[in-house]
Amino acid sequence: MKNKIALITGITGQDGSFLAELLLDKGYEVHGIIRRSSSFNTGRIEHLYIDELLKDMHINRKVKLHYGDMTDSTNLIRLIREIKPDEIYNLAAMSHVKVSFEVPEYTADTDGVGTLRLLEAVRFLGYENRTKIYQASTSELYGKVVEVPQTEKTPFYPRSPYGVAKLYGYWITKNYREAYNMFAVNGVLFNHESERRGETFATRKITLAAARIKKGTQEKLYLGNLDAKRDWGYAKDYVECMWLMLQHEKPEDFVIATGEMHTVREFTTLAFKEVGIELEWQGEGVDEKGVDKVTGKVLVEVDPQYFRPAEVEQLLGDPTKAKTLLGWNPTKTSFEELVKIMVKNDIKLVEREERIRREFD
Ligand code: NDP
Ligand code: GDR
Repeated sequence: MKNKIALITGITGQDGSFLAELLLDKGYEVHGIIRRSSSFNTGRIEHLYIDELLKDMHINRKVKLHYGDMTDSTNLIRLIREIKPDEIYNLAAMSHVKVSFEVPEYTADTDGVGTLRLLEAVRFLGYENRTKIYQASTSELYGKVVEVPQTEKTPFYPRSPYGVAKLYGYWITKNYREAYNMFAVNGVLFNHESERRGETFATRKITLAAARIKKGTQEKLYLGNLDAKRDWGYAKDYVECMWLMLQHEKPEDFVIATGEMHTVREFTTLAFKEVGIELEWQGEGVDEKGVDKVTGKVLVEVDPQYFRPAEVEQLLGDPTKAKTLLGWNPTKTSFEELVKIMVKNDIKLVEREERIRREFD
């Protein structure tokens, strides 16, 4: 039987890199769209296309990379015509909620209209019946929460240009499914993190800081809203669900979450505990501080520059549908294990940084 062909937009991102590994493991021919950038942006997937690294890691297929952009429809049409994918995973996005307030129009173009360009490319080529499409939708659609926990039926109320752009992506995916009978589905994924998470997202910023503070290369961690609550899972477990959704007999939308919620403060406490520092929280609001119980040193402070013009206070997903229909296990990696994985990775990273610094000193 012919190997299946997958096209991943956003392959250089956190999820794209894990998904590419999963699909290669399953025997897929994997193609990815990368953007031209002035310096390398392929750090997360180097091991999937450089021959020596492939050999070292016993991987016997490599990904095929193509230049492209979600803002360029002719490029998308040409690539899809050349690749003829069985499955497209649309993960490309300007994915930072706070940054979307700074670049709202670009966010709408990439995350909203970009999704339309992709769906329309498939339709234009007459591939409606050959190509299945996964759309990376998000818990940010729920925004100002009207119901806890959130399910596939909970109404949306996005709170950022990112959330609003993704709302368009969600509905245009559903619309193309209903209008043209396409296998196009939304995975409404709640926050998922990993050792490959971008360094400006809350969790990775915290685990890196904990490691650097422990090793003495950073003094303090500055955070925004410590009371924000999120349903945090492990990215590697979540990409499996993306694949399962495209193997399901019917095109349907799914909520993917753990069903457990923690505050940013809790995540911080646990990350510091992992490096052997016990934090005590003192003060309130912008004056709240995380203090080292042993030395009395202030290690965490609130900096209002990290507050958002409109905040999503709490998100908690109900993964019952994915559990029942896809047989997916939402708690394969627990919250505690997730923090451990990230901190362990960042300790190693900081040690490597230190070695390099010493060599050049
Ligand atoms: P990342 O920010 O790590 O990756 C985003 C990817 O999109 C990168 O490969 C980036 O390329 C690419 N990209 C950005 N803009 C464009 C563009 N104009 N054209 C082509 N590619 C572009 O995100 P994640 O991996 O965390 O998330 C994957 C998807 O899932 C995103 O759509 C995100 O919005 C969504 N999502 C993520 C969740 C999470 O918790 N991680 C939860 C719910 C949804 P480059 O490397 O060049 O910047
Ligand atoms: P989020 O993730 O906005 O949920 O979007 P992020 O990690 O950026 O923020 C989570 C919560 O932490 C609070 N916070 C801070 N956030 C950042 N980035 N930096 C800080 O210093 C900080 N301090 C507190 C935030 O206010 C927020 O409440 C992520 C992205 O991956 C989206 O693409 C995805 O759709 C959603 O998750 C689900």
